[in-house]
Amino acid sequence: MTTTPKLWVRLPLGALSGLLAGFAALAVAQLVSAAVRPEAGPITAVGGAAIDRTPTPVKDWAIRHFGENDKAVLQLGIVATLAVLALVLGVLALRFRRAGAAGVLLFGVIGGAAAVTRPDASGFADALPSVAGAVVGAALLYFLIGRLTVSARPGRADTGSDQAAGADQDAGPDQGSGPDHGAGWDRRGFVMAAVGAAAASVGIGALGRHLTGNVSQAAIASRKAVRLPAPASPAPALPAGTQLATPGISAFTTSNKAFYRVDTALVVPKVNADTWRLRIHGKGVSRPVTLTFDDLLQRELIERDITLTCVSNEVGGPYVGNARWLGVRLADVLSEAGVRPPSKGGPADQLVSRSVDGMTLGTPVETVMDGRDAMLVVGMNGQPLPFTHGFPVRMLVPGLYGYVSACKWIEDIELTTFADYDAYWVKRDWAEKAPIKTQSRIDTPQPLVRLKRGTVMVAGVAWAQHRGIDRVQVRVDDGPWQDAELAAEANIDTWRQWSFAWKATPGSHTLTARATERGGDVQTEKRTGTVPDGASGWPSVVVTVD
Ligand SMILES: Nc1nc2c(c(=O)[nH]1)N[C@H]1C(S)=C(S)[C@@H](COP(=O)(O)O)O[C@H]1N2
Ligand SMILES: [Mo]
Repeated sequence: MTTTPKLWVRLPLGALSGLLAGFAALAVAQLVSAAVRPEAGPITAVGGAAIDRTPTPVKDWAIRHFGENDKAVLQLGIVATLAVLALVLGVLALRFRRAGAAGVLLFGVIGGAAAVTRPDASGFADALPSVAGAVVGAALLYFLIGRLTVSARPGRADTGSDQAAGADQDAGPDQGSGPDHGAGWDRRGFVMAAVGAAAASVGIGALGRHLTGNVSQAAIASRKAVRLPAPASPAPALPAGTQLATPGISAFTTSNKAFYRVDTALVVPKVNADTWRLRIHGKGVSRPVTLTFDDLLQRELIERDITLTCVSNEVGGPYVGNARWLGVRLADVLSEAGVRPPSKGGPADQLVSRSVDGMTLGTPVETVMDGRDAMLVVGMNGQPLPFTHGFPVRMLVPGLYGYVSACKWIEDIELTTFADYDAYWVKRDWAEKAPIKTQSRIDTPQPLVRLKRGTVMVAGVAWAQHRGIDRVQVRVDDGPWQDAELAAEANIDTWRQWSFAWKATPGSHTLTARATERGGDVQTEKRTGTVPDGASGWPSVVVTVD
């Protein structure tokens, strides 16, 4: 007969076995992923697959609510889910030992499948981390549960001592049933195996982290070694008065640290500039070319102030930033490869850029080649690109939302047509073409603050990239629109600051702003959400004046 510890001991020990097995599986997966590809680890792979399959409204909501923590939240969610599943499998294994172990293997298969089907997967090897982890986890669970259900020696009946509450504690049934193991379970074996497995997992996981860290070290060293050449065409000095002195207004130039980050990368790609290549090929490319990072640095570099905006930016939102970018004119590189825009008879109307992590972005060839400063960017505010912003090279096209232009960690440019290919976000309900909508933002006062009566400076930024801002107006409650004072314009591709001296009177007031782009089109009042081609509507804040 088989006897086991009492239920209230068994259940937690089963659950603990499940947790230990899950932990061991992840540790082994981490170690193996260091040898295969850091991004092939189960959490990164499953997280990436989850991001790709998340319905657009949910993803948009996550970006808006968790902001740049959206990925940390997702990873935490995956770990928490795995922990719960591990607990359940551990308890299940008490009753069905093989099924429990098979359950762990099944998760390995799911993780492996997620890894192999990632767009940046390098082949079936990407399944190895998950599968190897699951095999170890399953074996450990099988073994641990075995310690909880040891057959009693023949002829020895259950002493019944575990009917006494608490009898399972230190001096439990083992005591009365023999020195090595008893009419129950192999307590010593279980404790030793559990402690040993936990310790080994910590060690293996730490080693794995260390080794995956080494993979990034080479990329980090390659970034440190970059010396950005001086631009052949420097950015014109900012005109005096581009930056207003009003406290609370956004800095005209957003620092690299403060610059918003939006992407689907669970692990920031660490690309080694020394081995990086950019391939340009496709329809109408008569001279396909592969460029190295040094090839780009040796070309004529241009430097420009350009404001980038995310299509997921709500009215008044934070996903807009302005930087001084250094790079190569993309149109020149394309021309050399033989590319002609559709208006000059070129067969391709879409440029698809692809990143090392498999993201695809589709940009109109006509826009890239119409004379604006579309760039292959190598520098941001005087520094090599930060890893989070696309090191070593990203694309940037003034006037277009990021998702249709600003490919980070770019490695491939393919000329094709909009009819033939839908890029990543286009497959997920976002518009095929997305010029940035004219927008304004009130930076100060902040919503719902209390102010003192008298003169209050209302100030913010407005943008209509590649068209320019000609006017910003402010309205108090339902009063008339009044012109704000515009700061100097740096160029039509950047945002422009504005301020308005308001004679604040006691009470609750709504301040609303609207911008007018060059040519006279006024920012629309019509409120739309971010999907499919960017939010519209006037920004407003409600304040109380004492
Ligand atoms: N490889 C890659 N490039 C990408 C993205 C991405 O998810 N992956 N997101 C795009 C989007 S939606 C925007 S708004 C910009 C944001 O650039 P930033 O993070 O440097 O501000 O990058 C674009 N380039
Ligand atoms: Mo975006």
